[in-house]
Amino acid sequence: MPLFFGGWLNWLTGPQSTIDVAGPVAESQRHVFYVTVWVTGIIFVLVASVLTYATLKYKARNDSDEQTPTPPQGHGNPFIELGLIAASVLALVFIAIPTLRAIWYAYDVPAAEKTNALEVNATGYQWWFKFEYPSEQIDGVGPLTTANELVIPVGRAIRINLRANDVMHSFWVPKLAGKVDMIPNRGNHLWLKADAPGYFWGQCAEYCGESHAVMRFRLIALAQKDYAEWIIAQKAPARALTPPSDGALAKTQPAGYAFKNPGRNAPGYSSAFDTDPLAAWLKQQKPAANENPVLIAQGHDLFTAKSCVTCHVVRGNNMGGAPFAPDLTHIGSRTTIAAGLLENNSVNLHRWITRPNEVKPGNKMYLGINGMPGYMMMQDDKLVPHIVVSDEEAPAIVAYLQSLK
Ligand code: HEC
Ligand SMILES: [Cu+2]
Repeated sequence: MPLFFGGWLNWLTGPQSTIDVAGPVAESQRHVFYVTVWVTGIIFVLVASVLTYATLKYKARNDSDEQTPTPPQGHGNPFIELGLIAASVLALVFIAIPTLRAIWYAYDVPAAEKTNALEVNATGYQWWFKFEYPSEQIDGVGPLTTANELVIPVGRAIRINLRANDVMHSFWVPKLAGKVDMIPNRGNHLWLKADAPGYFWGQCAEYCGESHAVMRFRLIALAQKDYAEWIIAQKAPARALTPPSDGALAKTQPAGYAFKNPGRNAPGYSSAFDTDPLAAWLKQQKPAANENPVLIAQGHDLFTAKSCVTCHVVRGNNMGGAPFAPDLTHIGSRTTIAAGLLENNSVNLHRWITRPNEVKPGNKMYLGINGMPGYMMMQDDKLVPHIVVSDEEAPAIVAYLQSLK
């Protein structure tokens, strides 16, 4: 359908390109962009040529030209006036037809694809995204729930119901579909489809407070078989490794990595991750070969002791949890943390759970949510520390989180 430019502009790539598209909805929107660029481009060339011609032809060349009488004026000529009005209307109609067609197309899944469509609920929170799969119910729990990485099967229409929990957000995966607002107490929706397996960047596109710019997410489109495997793995409760004997637990365990705070402006991604994120994602689904069950068990205990469970659900492994924080049941299988801000690796997990506010200013894990204290809490109108995770404690929690595949 890119009638007008063929593939000429496809060099405008990058993870959030709206030109290098990967699905039919974004493609129809790109088409509208091209039509508009052509129409306005032609108008620009026409007006600029007439202006240039008039400027060159009528400019004063020497002093005596200043005395030349004004040439005849076309102002008020009915043919020119009507002609310009007709041309403008025509240009607008020319743009309006594909625009309206694209708006209707993007509004909902086409009738022919409805029966095969997958429905997903997406909810915006300050500053992360929750995803629910109503068709994937877990006994005694409810729909399968994940956060910040939306996994879909390729070739199927996905209808996404958009909600917001606190303030307005906006759901946008530039390569797959245009943005639609997520509004509290109002149901919006959009649909999209991925043509081929891929790893896509998403972004909140409506200013929603302090960490709006880093409220991102990922969309992973998988071949049918990989998707089916992912669903089975995600519906399972959290992995529980064989608990080691008490004696082993008492011993201090090596972390398996050295932590040195890279600082608040350190990049969140390694170049290896950037070159082939889909391969990185697939690799991330499997437990690491060098898992340390003793360290993991220590981490599990610390996770409970530090009251992480007041906000986070780890299904089957820790109880509790509020719906206002990302579900961590399978956090180890995700490629990013803190809503797509950081690559999910040991150092970044360590940074996040020891210094969340350094990484993402004002986040609710640090400040607390709806009266539940976070790393800080209110006391006599002052914020005082509540949860402290030291650099010595962090490696065990990191190992535990990474084991949650
Ligand atoms: C006050 C509630 C609260 C407490 C307590 C809390 N968290 Fe969080 N946590 C959050 C929220 C909210 C986010 C999402 C933050 C964001 O991205 O803006 C989050 C994000 C995370 C993430 C990243 C999840 C993702 O999908 O990106 C991890 C990992 C995490 N928390 C671990 C912990 C650990 C470990 C503890 C205990 C030491 C803890 N949290 C305590 C609320 C909480
Ligand atoms: Cu937002």
